[in-house]
Amino acid sequence: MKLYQFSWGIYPRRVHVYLKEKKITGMEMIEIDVIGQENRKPGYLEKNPTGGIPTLETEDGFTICQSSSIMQYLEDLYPAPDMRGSTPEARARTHDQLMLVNEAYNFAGICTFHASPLFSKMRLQNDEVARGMHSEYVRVLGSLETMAGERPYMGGETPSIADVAFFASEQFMRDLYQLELPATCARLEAIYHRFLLRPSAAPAAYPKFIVPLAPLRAF
Ligand SMILES: N[C@@H](CCC(=O)N[C@@H](CS)C(=O)NCC(=O)O)C(=O)O
Repeated sequence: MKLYQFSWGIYPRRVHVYLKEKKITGMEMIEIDVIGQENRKPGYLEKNPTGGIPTLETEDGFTICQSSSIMQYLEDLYPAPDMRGSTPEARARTHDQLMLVNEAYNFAGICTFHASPLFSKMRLQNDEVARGMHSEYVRVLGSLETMAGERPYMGGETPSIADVAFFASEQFMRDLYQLELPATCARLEAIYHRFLLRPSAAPAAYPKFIVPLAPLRAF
């Protein structure tokens, strides 16, 4: 199988962390030049019409175009250790959490477009939109915080694919944009710090030119 990815991106990173957690090796890594917008050119768009990275391509040339679906597909192929849940109810709960993680960090991503100097020359930035997106991000995280329960991870004693998605997204927002979790999300904060101790959590190296420009300005 081939994974079209780049090393430091928020979404490909979910899959990198997941592969380490599962100890899956032998995947061919194909680096996509996201800065040069290779993912918006016909060759890549034929594989993934969304232009988003990552894409997983199976031996038969079938492509899977969303990081969440890639982890779910790999769970079917590599069931141990189980990172999705052993009953229909547990799997549904994991899916609920995964979708909430996606929702929360979509809002956070739009907030960064409007409040990070990194995007100031590429996009029209609007503080009101940044504030609105930030408050939606906080609202969805509040639901996730409730749903996270009292166990060490959202998935229970060990991380689930929802924990992986949460951790990779949170690490990216925190390290690059200096966007921290709201104080109301103590359980999520604890899950983040617990995950940080895992060998899969070693941070990605961000391109040097991005690091000083990324932190959010006041909005
Ligand atoms: N929902 C998609 C999002 C993929 C996505 O937006 N990836 C980012 C990189 S981390 C990307 O491709 N950005 C560049 C672009 O959209 O042109 C997923 O979960 O895989």
